[in-house]
Amino acid sequence: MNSEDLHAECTNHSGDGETLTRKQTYSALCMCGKNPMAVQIAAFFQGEGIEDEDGTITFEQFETLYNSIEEPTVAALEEAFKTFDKDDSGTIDKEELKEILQRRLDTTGIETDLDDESVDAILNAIDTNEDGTLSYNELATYLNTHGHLQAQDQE
Ligand SMILES: [Ca+2]
Repeated sequence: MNSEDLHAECTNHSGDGETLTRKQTYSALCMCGKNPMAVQIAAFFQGEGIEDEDGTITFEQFETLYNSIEEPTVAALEEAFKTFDKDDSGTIDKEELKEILQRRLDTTGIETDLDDESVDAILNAIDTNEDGTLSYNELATYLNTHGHLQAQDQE
């Protein structure tokens, strides 16, 4: 994604149109096709000298963070998918997705609940056949479309 697209995504998630909280940063990164570890976000905020949990970063800082997060490989994605698809149904449903996102959020130490709206936004963006669940192919296609899977493992 180029700067313009990144900033557009920031604007979508920002409360004030200029900055992002950790939670907003997390959502925005997901929407930009990244698969961030909550600890990566927390570490970045700390590195920028933002210790306060209510602290925010600018869109420029977001771009730096975005570029610092490595893109997942297909193998890593498959592994993650299997872990999250608890009932082995071949799809990730909304509850499973929420749990994934919430667990990652929890590791930041920020005591906050992910709202349904954020989960829905992420789900809807990936769920191309609109059946309310995410198949591996939908997830992979989404990431491919956004250019965030490394090419070497693709068929
Ligand atoms: Ca689906």
